[in-house]
Amino acid sequence: MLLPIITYPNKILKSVSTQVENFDENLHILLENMYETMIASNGIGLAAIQVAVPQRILILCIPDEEGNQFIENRLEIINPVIHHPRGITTYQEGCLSVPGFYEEIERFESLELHYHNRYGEPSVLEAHELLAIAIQHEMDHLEGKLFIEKLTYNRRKKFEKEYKKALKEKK
Ligand code: QAP
Ligand code: CO
Repeated sequence: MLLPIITYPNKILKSVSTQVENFDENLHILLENMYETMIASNGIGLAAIQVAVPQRILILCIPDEEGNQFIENRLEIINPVIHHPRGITTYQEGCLSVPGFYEEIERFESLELHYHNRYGEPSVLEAHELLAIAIQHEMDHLEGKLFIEKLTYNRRKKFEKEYKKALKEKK
């Protein structure tokens, strides 16, 4: 089932998400719907709050060099914690909740992630480059933060102007 994606400046996106306690059928249905919604919207990552669920859940599907996304590469990450962040990199980020806008954002280059899978089993993964960037982007959503909050004052002003103009043109 496709879920509606909440977009900026909806205040729901500012919610701080809470820990998942029940790794049950409802969680599995949500994960399936989030994946379907993300793929249908040409996304590589989605946090539950973007579909109005304030829980610490994110999904990722990093494309290969040709840009193909494979379901085998889908990651379902619940209650994540970053360990050992290291290095700095930048990437032109976008967000399904801020459609049509992309900006260079600084992130850690590598990290180790501790999380739970859909069955509540503890898991660890080592992430570099795009996967590490996507994890940090999605984990910011769990704290109610969007990538545009990392822009400098002047770039943020430019964004607000462009975004408002684009919103008006869509109406
Ligand atoms: C987060 O972002 C991310 O504006 C996931 O019109 C971004 O999937 C992780 C998208 C950069 C790592 C690097 C954005 C689709 C998708 C748009 C997305 C749009 C259509 C964004
Ligand atoms: Co996002």
